Amino acid sequence: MSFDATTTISSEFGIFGIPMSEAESRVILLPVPWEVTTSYGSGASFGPALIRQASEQIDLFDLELGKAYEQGYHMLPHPKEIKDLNDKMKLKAQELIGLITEQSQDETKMIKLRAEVNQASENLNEWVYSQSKRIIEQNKLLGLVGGDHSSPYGAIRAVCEKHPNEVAILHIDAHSDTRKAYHGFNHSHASIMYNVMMAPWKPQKLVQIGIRDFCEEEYEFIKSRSDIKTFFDMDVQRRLMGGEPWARITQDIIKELPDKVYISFDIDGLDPAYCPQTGTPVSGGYSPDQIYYLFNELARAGKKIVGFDLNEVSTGGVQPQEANEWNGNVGARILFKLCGWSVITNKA
Ligand SMILES: [Mn+2]
Repeated sequence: MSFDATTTISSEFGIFGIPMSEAESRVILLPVPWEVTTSYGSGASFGPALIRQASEQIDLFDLELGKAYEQGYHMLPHPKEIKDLNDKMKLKAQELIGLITEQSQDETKMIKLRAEVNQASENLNEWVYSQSKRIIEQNKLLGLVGGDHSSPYGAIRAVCEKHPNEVAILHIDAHSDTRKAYHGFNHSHASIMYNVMMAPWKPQKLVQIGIRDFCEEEYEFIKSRSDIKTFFDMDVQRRLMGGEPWARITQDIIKELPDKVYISFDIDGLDPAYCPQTGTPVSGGYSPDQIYYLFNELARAGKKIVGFDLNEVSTGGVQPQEANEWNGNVGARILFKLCGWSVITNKA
């Protein structure tokens, strides 16, 4: 099949090859091709297209998920208007980053560009919020597929408003994403968890794992908040090297969580061997198997996955058809597990 990132693939070739419509499906995946404020590697806006393409290779039969897929996973059509806005606004963001880097004195221009980018991010957040709300109100399970890590802000808001003060965000990421702003962008990928935890609808708790790249300001912010628990990767790796089993560490993570959990999964939380093209890779991190074990234990502990996102799966800047397919392959498998566990943990 020839492939165009903006093509709306018919339900006949739905995600994972599951031929079920939105109405028939339990899990609705919202694609958000957005990477306006990414500063380092680019290509995360192709994430949904890349994952969708790779998903066709996955066997639906899965030892731990059984036939959860029979309840239907449906990815909504690729939102071309969002991708177009992304492409337009990313140029403006790049221009601003360039001016900052060369220590430009053109304040007027920088203020204008920053305002335009911030406005576009707010519009995106509103769009994601209304789409997410629509999905949740139909009593369906929501999964957002980014995009960079700023994309799920509106989805997290919709889920938190639905379950006020009952949800914890389980945040898997190499980065803490608790910067106040980055390059003056209020809704940068590096600020998502700061913004979430400062919102009036904030979740009950933020539990972070994989974190191994953060600045001092972020560290101070984490420490200042009793509703944030961070399992720094250095501490976890030391425990593993000292001979502690991953099983015990996962229990410590689960103990921090209330019954309702929203999973925000930045693919760079994994070892970059599994996501070499992601925008800001950092050595260290987890294998997919460790994460699958954690998901399994979450379900066994009776936790309910009330929503999730998967973000920063990237082509590394090239078009999806030219991309290293390994990134989409791993991303699609992670997404399949997230869909399955969200169905299983929400069984009536
Ligand atoms: Mn992130």
